[in-house]
Parts: sequence; structure tokens; C-alpha cells
Amino acid sequence: MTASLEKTSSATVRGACPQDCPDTCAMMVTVRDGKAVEVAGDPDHPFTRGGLCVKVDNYLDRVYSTDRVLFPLRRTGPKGSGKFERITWDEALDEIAARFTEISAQDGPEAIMPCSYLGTQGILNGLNVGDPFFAKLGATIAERTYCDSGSCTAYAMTIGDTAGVDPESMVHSNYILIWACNVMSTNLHLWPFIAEARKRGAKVVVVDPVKTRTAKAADWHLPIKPGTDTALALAMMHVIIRDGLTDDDYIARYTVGFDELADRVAQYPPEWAAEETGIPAEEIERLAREYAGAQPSVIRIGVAVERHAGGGQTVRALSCLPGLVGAWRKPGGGILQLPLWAFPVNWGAMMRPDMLTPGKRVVNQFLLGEALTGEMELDPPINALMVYNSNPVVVCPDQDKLVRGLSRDDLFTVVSEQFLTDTAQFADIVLPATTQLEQADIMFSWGHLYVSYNNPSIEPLGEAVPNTELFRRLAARMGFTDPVFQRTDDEMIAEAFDWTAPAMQGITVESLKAKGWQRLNVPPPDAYAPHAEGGFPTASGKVEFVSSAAAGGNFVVPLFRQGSNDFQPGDPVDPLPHYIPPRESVRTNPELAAKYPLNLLTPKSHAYLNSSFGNLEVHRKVQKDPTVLINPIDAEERDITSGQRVRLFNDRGSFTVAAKVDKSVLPGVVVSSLGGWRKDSPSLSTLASVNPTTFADLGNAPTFSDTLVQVEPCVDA
Ligand SMILES: Nc1nc2c(c(=O)[nH]1)N[C@H]1C(S)=C(S)[C@@H](COP(=O)(O)OP(=O)(O)OC[C@H]3O[C@@H](n4cnc5c(=O)[nH]c(N)nc54)[C@H](O)[C@@H]3O)O[C@H]1N2
Ligand SMILES: Nc1nc2c(c(=O)[nH]1)N[C@H]1C(S)=C(S)[C@@H](COP(=O)(O)OP(=O)(O)OC[C@H]3O[C@@H](n4cnc5c(=O)[nH]c(N)nc54)[C@H](O)[C@@H]3O)O[C@H]1N2
Ligand code: SF4
Ligand SMILES: [Mo]
Repeated sequence: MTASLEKTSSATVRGACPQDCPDTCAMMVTVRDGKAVEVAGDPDHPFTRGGLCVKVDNYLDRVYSTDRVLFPLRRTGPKGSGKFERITWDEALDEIAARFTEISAQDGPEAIMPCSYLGTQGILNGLNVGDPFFAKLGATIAERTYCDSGSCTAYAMTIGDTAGVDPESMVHSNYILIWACNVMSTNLHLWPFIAEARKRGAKVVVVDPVKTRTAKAADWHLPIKPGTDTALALAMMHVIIRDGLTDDDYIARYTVGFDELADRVAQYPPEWAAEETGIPAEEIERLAREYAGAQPSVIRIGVAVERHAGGGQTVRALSCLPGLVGAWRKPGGGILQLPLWAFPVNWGAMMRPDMLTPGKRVVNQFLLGEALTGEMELDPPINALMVYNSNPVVVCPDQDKLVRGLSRDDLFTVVSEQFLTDTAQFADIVLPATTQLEQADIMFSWGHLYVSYNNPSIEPLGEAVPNTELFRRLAARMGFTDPVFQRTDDEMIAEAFDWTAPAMQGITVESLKAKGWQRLNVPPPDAYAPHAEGGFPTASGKVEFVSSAAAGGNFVVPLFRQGSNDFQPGDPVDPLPHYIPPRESVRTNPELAAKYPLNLLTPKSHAYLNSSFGNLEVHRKVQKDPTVLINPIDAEERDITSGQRVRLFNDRGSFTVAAKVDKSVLPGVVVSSLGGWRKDSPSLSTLASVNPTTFADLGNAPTFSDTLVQVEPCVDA
């Protein structure tokens, strides 16, 4: 118990938002007589400044929801029926241990597969919490490349695993290029810094097929055809080099491969890019000139930038741009991807890759449907699945197949959850998980440079346990005695960071517990220009226009793969940035487009966090029923009017939603946002039923934006 928990009569406890969101807001939880009565932001936090967001302002609705899973449950009805009975933890653990042991003995341990993601992103309870357990078990390795794996690979190939630009120093930026990022919804607390820069004279430009809230607030919106971003970035480089807008001194000192890059981008003139992207050549010329001329300029890339066939190359090209124009010279100049790289997290101690059996089978989670239905040839087949921190039925592509797989009577499924999600409905055993108020954790951020500590503010409700405790209990019941499974939360926190790293100087567990958050020991935002004189964490120490890491082929950043550092089989990667067009588009696949002419985008919902909160009344009121945005031209062709129920479909599946005829999307593009639950959908399916399982070019990234569909009015409408 922490000191703060003991003061239960009335106290304010310092915490941190657990959601998979770049902002990692500092939270203040007011507790009265053991009950949390208010959750608010910490006004002193320099990045989040006292605000939470529409999702987490109402966090108490989540914590105290009557729908919470508070006790272990065993299925009593058919799979998916949602019928369960309460059992004890002992019964649940006995059954899981018995089934895992039996399946492992009969089929080999690879017949067991974990499936997890980022329900919470705490270092203790988040991405890697189950890794040592499943490594010890010898289970199939689940490759988790939902988010930014392609982007990270490409970024690291070009400029190394640098934090990039400090978002707080963006007040000094003169030109802010927001690329495939809906800041107003997905990175809300960055906006005031952008607004401040703008007040000081910066221009804000958004590249997005959709006129989003963010695009509406910008000075200039460039509506680009989905998946063609690399063409725009390459053409910008073409203009910059052709017109001598480069910073030649910076290039000479701190980059490698300029001549080769110049030759390469000579092949990509603006007229060509205009055809690909739908953005007129004059506008591409203007964008390139403005971006190069207004130093320091910054590019803020969203995760969405990677979600098409050539997503890796998009990030390669975008990561080259700042080096060409010397943007890195001053605070506020460069590229902002994930400042997560600044945090010296001791991933090895969390993931324990040393415990893996060499040569262990790897299955990517996007392919879970294929793996469970047997469509993917697996020997042994997957006969047990354990899901935690994730809701694959909603977030994983190829939903119909996944649901078929989860419905298998001979599959033993365990789900650790806060709620009976669409996935938990298919479980044999459901285990109750705590919320952030009920657990301790320590947090990095992928949107700012502050370490945060989450003090627990209330006792766990019912019999819910943190994920750390869940895996301690499971390991004990399996008879695993390794010290890694005996670690207390405090011992794990002590191992969570390399506390001796320069970035952690002045930061201790004690100071964090007391303050809630502390800035990494890095220069203040006004002086933060880490690459003013090169010093990139690449093999050459420079920006690598010609990437030396490309020789390794299509690899997955270890973070996304339980620590295994194996290279993926794959074609060698061209060491220079190049254009890979989308797989599913009218231009590249006319045959498919004849049947399915509209490009579906599935961005984030404003009021949900992925599928989290999609079941809560207060959030659903804000988000409203799922819709699809469709341009008036496409709507008219199909006799579709706003409010009408429509069906979106392709060869993979279909789902129905209400149409919203709206000029904010380009003709040929339709938009339906992620997060609504399958069980609430009239078609008993969501957008995940039409998304492909194909990978992007780097890091096995998803290709959610590379999806063609047809839309038609529903017959019963
Ligand atoms: N409210 C809210 N905030 C969130 C989340 C949430 O679910 N809800 N999720 C969190 C998570 S896990 C993540 S990864 C981040 C993601 O944050 P973002 O990257 O901002 O995520 P998206 O909303 O998916 O996409 C942003 C924009 O990219 C555009 N886009 C899609 N495809 C393309 C393309 O091919 N080219 C271009 N140029 N633009 C494209 C979409 O139209 C959309 O407006 O948000 C985090 N924050
Ligand atoms: N079509 C489409 N698909 C997408 C995306 C997209 O933009 N479009 N985005 C992708 C991206 S970027 C991401 S990051 C993924 C997100 O995929 P997920 O990380 O699976 O996201 P959620 O749907 O929020 O599911 C998290 C689940 O974890 C549970 N949870 C929360 N805290 C805890 C805890 O402490 N313990 C346990 N045991 N459970 C907990 C929550 O209740 C929730 O049900 O989705 C990906 N899928
Ligand atoms: S979801 Fe994001 S913006 Fe909302 S409170 Fe959490 S960290 Fe802050
Ligand atoms: Mo994500």
C-alpha cells in the first residue's frame, strides 16, 4: 500500500492516464472514504496543463460502471452468447493451469498463443506484462504490429531511434506540417503549442484525405488520395533539390547519400506526383518552397501515415526531408514521430527475450483469424488463446474469420478484461482486471518528455487484479519458480528504467511517487535541438538518405515482437526512398475497383480510445451511432442520403452504418471511425470485417487505409 492510499478520508492522489494515447495526461484523483469522487488533470503539468479529454474526463463512469467484470467467470452458454457464471480465482487458475498443461503435453506448447496490445500502456501492466510467462511456457510468439511498427522501422532506418522534436518546442516552429494526424482528436494537448506557434506567425498545413477538425483549424489543407503520401514527399524533395532550397552545409556535415538521393528524386517531378496524389503540381511546388524556406519547420506524422502498402517508404521519405533543409538546426525544427525513444525503458527486464526458446514460431496477430480457423497451416494448430489488454474482435482485421475461429468449441480461450467485450464474449474463462485507479504503474509517453507515476488511489473493486498480479498468479499455478515471476510491483518499478541513464538523472522512484511526473533530464524546450550538429543514432551518426540498415531487409522493431530480434524473411529493402503505390486503389487495381470503387479509411473516434469506452453511455452520447462519411457525388450516384442505413462490403465481409453525406471527404473516399462494438451493430459486424490482413512494406505494419469497398443503401432502409 502506498502512503497516499492510507489517507483515505479525503485525499488527492497523483496518477497518470493509462490510455494508449500520446498525451499521457497527469491525473489528480480525489478520494473520499475510499471512493474516487473526482478525476481531473494536473494544471502544473507543462504539456497537459490540467486538461484531460472527452474520453477520460468521465473515467469514474468506467471505474464504477455496473458492467465491470469484477469476478472470475466461466462460460455457461455457447461461445459468444455472453452467458457466464461466477467462479473463484482458485477455480479459474486451476482450470487454466490444467488446460494449458494438457494442451502443452498433447500438442506442444506452441499450441498456446497469447494475444495482447495496449489496453493500458503502463510499463508494468502494458505491452510486455505477459511476455516472460509465455516465453517460459514456450507458447507461440504473437507479433504485435498494430501501431507504428512500420513507421518506427522506417524512421530508425533513416535517423535512428531519436526522440526527434520536443513537442513543447514546437512553439518555435515557423512551419508546421501535420501529416496524417488528427491532432484535435488524437493528440489534443499538442494543439495549444501549435496554436501558440501560429500566434507567433507559423503556418499550419494538414495533409489528409479528410477535412478533419484539425484540417479545418489549419491554414492550408491538402486533401491527398489515400496511400499516395510518398509521392508527395518525394516530389517535395525533387523541388527542394532542383531549386537549390537545400541547406548544403547541413547536408555536407550531417547526412550521407545526398547525391544518390538527388538522382532518385529527379525521377519524381511534381507533375507525376500530382497524378498520383490528386494535389495540383503548383501546390506541391508551393508546399516544397514554403516548407524549405520557413525554418525551423517541423513535420508531425500521425500513426495513420503507415497504414497502406508503401507506408514504410512514406516515413522514410518524410524522415529525409528535415535533413535536406537543415530543419534540425533550431528548437522546433525536424520531425516528430514518437518521443518515446527518449525514455531509457529497460525493455529487456520487462520482455525477457532471453527466456525465449530460439526458433520459436511467430504468428502475427493480424492473422489471428487465419490462425484460429486453420486457414493458416500450423502444426500444431492453436488450441488455446489468452487475450489481455486487447479487444481483437474490434481492432483486428478480417473480423468474420476471427469470430469463426473464436467460436471453435475445441479452442480454450482465456480473456482478462474490465468489461465483457466482443472478444470476452467468446471466452471460456474471463478474469477481472483493475482500472488505473486500482493499480500502480510507471509510464513513458509517446507524445512528450515526462516520466509519470500512477499511484493507486482506491482498492481494487471486487476481485479484480492488475495484470502484474494476474501473471504472478498464473505463473505460480503453473509451478514456474523463476525469480522474474516473484517480482512485486515495486521491484518491477525498480527495474522499469535504466535509472543511471543520463536522461534519468534527478529522477527517482520516490520523487516520482511524490510529484507524479518529472521531465526527463534533457535540455528545456527552448534549447532542445538534439541534432543541431548531427549526432543521429544511426550507424553513421548522420541522416541516412541511403540507409545502411536497409540491408537487413524488412525487420520488425523488437518492441513489437516480444523482444525477439530475428529478421523477417522478406525482400531486401531498396536503401533509397521510393514510391510504392497503394495495393487497393482505382489506379493500381482497376479490376478490384470496378467492383469496389471506394477507398475506406478507419481513423480513430473522437470519444473512444480504440474500442475502449465504446460500451459506455456517456461516451456513446458524444460519439453517436457509427456513420460513414461519403462525398455528395458518390452519395448521389448511389441514391444515398444522410441518415440512411447503408451497407459497406467487399470480398472479405460487410457491415452496416448510417450514411453522412459530407463534402469533408474526397470523392472516392469513405470514412468510418474505429471503436463501435460488434454486438451493438445491426449487422453484427464492424469495419474490421472489410479490412485486409496484408502487411505494409516495412515492419509488418497494417494496411487499414488500403481498403476498397462498395457502399449501397440497405434494402430494409
Ligand atoms: N480520440 C482518440 N484518440 C486517440 C485514439 C483513439 O482511438 N481515439 N487512439 C490512439 C492511438 S492507439 C493512436 S495510434 C493514435 C493515432 O493517431 P492518428 O495517427 O492521428 O490516427 P487516425 O485518427 O487513425 O488518423 C489520422 C488521420 O490520418 C488520415 N489518413 C488515413 N489514411 C491516410 C493516408 O493514407 N494518408 C494521409 N495523409 N492521411 C491518412 C485520416 O483521415 C485521419 O484524419 O491516436 C491515439 N489517440
Ligand atoms: N480498422 C482499424 N483497426 C485498428 C486501428 C485503426 O485505426 N483502424 N488502429 C490500430 C491501432 S493504432 C491500435 S493501437 C490497436 C488498438 O488495439 P487494442 O489495444 O486492442 O485497443 P482496445 O480496443 O482499446 O482494447 C484494449 C482492451 O484492453 C482492456 N484493458 C484496459 N486496461 C486493461 C488492464 O489493465 N488489464 C487488462 N487485462 N485489460 C485492460 C480494455 O477494456 C479494452 O477492451 O487497434 C488497431 N486496429
Ligand atoms: S486519453 Fe489521452 S488525452 Fe485523454 S486523458 Fe488520456 S492521455 Fe489525456
Ligand atoms: Mo495505436
